[in-house]
Amino acid sequence: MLHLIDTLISKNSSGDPLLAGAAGLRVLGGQSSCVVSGSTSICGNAPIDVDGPFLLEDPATVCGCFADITGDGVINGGDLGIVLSSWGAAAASGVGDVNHDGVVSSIDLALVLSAWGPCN
Ligand SMILES: [Ca+2]
Repeated sequence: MLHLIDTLISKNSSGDPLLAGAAGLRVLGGQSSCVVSGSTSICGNAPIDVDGPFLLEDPATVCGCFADITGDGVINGGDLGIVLSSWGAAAASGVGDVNHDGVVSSIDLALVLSAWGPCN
């Protein structure tokens, strides 16, 4: 298990010549295989910060359009359907767990609804 505590991961890029993939953190295991905590910040990496499942403990910060579960650039009914069909303890893949707390709950539902529309 990887446990990132009080770590700054920023200003990295991946892909050559075209930006591609996650330049901050790439998790290949299940959601419990990576825990991000403390004052850790993973933001400002290009083209995206993180790929793969992870658990996020307050007050750590990870940037990304996590409500876009389908990865099509838009938060819409497809993402809503995944949250509703994944309700309860999150699967190892973390699918539907928008806030990365290990549970697919009303918090994730609220995050999808409040971010409805194009990813920013
Ligand atoms: Ca959640």
